[in-house]
This record gives sequence, structure tokens and C-alpha cells, in this order.
Amino acid sequence: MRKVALITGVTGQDGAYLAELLLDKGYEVHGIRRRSSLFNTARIDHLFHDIHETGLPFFLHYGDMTDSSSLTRIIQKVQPDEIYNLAAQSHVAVSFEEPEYTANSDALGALRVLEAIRILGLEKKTRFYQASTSELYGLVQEIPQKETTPFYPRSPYAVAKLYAYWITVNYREAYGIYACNGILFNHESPVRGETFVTRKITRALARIKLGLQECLFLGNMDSLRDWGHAKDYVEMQWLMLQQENPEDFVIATGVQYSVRDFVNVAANELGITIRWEGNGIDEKGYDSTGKCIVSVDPRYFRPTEVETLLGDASKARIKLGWVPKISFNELVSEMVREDLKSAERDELVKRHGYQANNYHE
Ligand code: NDP
Ligand code: GDR
Repeated sequence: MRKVALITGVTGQDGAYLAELLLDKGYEVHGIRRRSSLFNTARIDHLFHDIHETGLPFFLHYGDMTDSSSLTRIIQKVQPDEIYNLAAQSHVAVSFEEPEYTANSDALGALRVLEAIRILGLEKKTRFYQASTSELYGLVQEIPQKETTPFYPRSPYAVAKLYAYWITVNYREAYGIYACNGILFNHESPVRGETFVTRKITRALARIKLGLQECLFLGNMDSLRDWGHAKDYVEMQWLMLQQENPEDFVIATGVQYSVRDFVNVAANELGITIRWEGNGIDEKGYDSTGKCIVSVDPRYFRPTEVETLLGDASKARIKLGWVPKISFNELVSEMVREDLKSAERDELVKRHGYQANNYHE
């Protein structure tokens, strides 16, 4: 009998990598997508289309984290052995603009899934993974951060995720559900959302290189993050649900870079060397011809910032044998390569007199 998994947030970065991993492992995979006025399945189309072509056991259901009835109905129908709760309004800056919606989807959404497991009597059958985050550490109390480091959330997103973290622990303790938190530090990939800083950088620099964009505008360049590759991190999400007992784990690389470092490494991949001048809101980056290609825009500053994050994933290494395989430089290189390919496509379109895809944030 093959195992059945349900992924909320299957159309997102992690959802796409996890769906692939679970299908490779022989699972029947179900995903929840929400209705949108445009197609929102680009990251999983290769799997979805395969249903007709190769018969991959991959199924999508319409639902929403703010709608218990849809979640309960899907869980009842699918009877999953494992649920990966990845769906969230996951953008920290946006959470300051939409705090109530963020709480509804990210905090209460997790509760709704856990309640569905309980109401449907699946406590002994269904294992639950909660996508927790290094943002819980916020104003950091200890460097590096590990499972025992106290939390101090610094955004509506992080506060909502704090609720989700604790409700997961509570349902484990109260009802014996196999439920665990993966406290994941930032992880990226070529399919990372375009408004997160890494993808924004690789996409913009590739476009600047090809003359499709003039300048990359960024917020806090001193921010320090521990960046890994999403492909490595979804493997860990699966591993956490395969143990004898449910536990919470930090997942991180243990290496830290600033946003500025990321820009330098990405630019280097494209053969661009950046000369930096000024600091704070006056900081600018120039290419070798003296053209300004990076500039700070205070619009991207956050009301409260998380200045530094660095994870200690020793517990995962010792208990689960997990170590990240893809290095920071390999990650940046892959992201730049893929964004250069799409910039080249846009450049071709432009060269033939058509309007190239021009939006950027
Ligand atoms: P993405 O933003 O790429 O994906 C989020 C997913 O959630 C998308 O499928 C999105 O749908 C879906 N979603 C959002 N709101 C709702 C809703 N109300 N109902 C149903 N689905 C919804 O995030 P990632 O893949 O990067 O991250 C996965 C999870 O891990 C998130 O919970 C995130 O907060 C958390 N996390 C991420 C980290 C990272 O560095 N990537 C680090 C730590 C935690 P749609 O495609 O339609 O927008
Ligand atoms: P983060 O990721 O907030 O860590 O949350 P993001 O890439 O948005 O920001 C990282 C750091 O870069 C600074 N920054 C900018 N950020 C964005 N988005 N755009 C800019 O122009 C910019 N300039 C500087 C930010 O201020 C910040 O310090 C991500 C999300 O995936 C969360 O869902 C997840 O929980 C955490 O990672 C771990």
C-alpha cells in the first residue's frame, strides 16, 4: 500500500519540491490550491500534466487555509498518512500590511488542520508537519539559534507563526497526534517567489546585465541571513515525519551572509564587479563603467527588522543524519543561471519589437 500525503501550499516553492520528492518516494500526493484569477500552478505544472501522460498519482483540490469546511472536507476525502502544512502568507513585509489576514491563514490555518485531524478521529493515523520559521527568533537572544533558544517574534508574520508553533506542540501533548515543527531558516531556489530578497537580486541583476532593467532597489543591506537550498530542506521535512517519536528540529546551514554579500556573489556570477559607496539610505553600488546599478530605497525597510539569523542544526545532524548538500555559492549560481535564461527570453522578445515582461518589485 503506498502512503498518502497531503500538502497545503503545494503551489509554493517548498510545496513544489516536496511534491516531487514524495512522488519519487512512491507516495500518492494530494495538494491544496486556492482559486486565483490567473494560473497559479506554474511550479507544479510538470507534475500535474503528467497525470494524463504518465499517470503520476498527483491530485489537486481547491481549498483555503481560512476556510475550515474546505480543509475538513479534503482531509476526510484524502485520509492522509502525512500532512505537510506549508500554506501561509509567507512574506514578512506584507504581513505588516495585512496582519489580520496573516494571522488568519498562518496561525488559525494550522489550528484548522489540527482540528480537522481531531474531529475526523485521525489522531493515530495522520502525522502533521508544521512549517515553522527562524523568524520566531526575531530579536535574537542567543547566537547561533537552536531548538532551545527563546523566541522573540518581530512581525505579524512571526507572531502568527508563533501561535502555529505552539498549537502544534499543544495538539501533540494534548491528543497524542504525531505533530512536529521544522524551524527552518531561509531557503531559496530558482523558483523562490520574486519578491523575496534573493530572487529579487538574481532576477534584477540578470536583467541589468542584458539591458532590460536599469537599477536594483533594495532595503536593509546589512541584514544577515543563513541561506540554504529548498531542495535540501524539503528532504528534512519528510525525514521529520519518519521518526519513532515526534520532535521539533532546527534546519539551517550554520553559515551567514549579508544581503550585500548576496548581491556581490550574484553579480560576480554574471561577471559584474560592484563598487560600493556611501552607507545606510545613501548606499549605492556601481558597475565598472561607473553606472549606478544598486541603490537603497527606504520603502523596503520594515517597521521592525530581524537583523541577524544564524542556525545551529546539530540536533538534526545527530538525530536524523541530515546535512545540507548544496553550498551557498552553488545556490546563488543556480539561481543566477535560471534567471539569466528567462532574461534572455525576454530580451529576445524585446529585440523583436514586443513588450518584454517588465514588472519588478
Ligand atoms: P511560498 O510563499 O512560496 O508558498 C506559500 C504557499 O501557500 C503557496 O502555495 C500559496 O498559494 C499558499 N497559500 C497562501 N495563503 C493561502 C491560503 N489562505 N490558503 C491556501 N493556500 C495558501 O512559501 P515557501 O514555499 O517559501 O514556504 C513554505 C512554508 O514554509 C510557508 O509556510 C513559509 O511561511 C514557511 N517558511 C519558509 C521559509 C523559506 O525560507 N522559504 C523558511 C521558514 C518557513 P499561492 O501559490 O496561490 O500563492
Ligand atoms: P525574510 O526574507 O524576511 O527573511 O523571510 P526576505 O527575503 O523577504 O528578506 C530577507 C532580508 O532581506 C532584507 N531586504 C529585503 N527583503 C525583501 N523582500 N526585499 C528587499 O528589497 C529587501 N532589501 C533588503 C529584509 O529586510 C530581510 O532582512 C523569509 C520568508 O520566506 C519567510 O516566510 C520565512 O519564514 C523566513 O524567510 C525564514
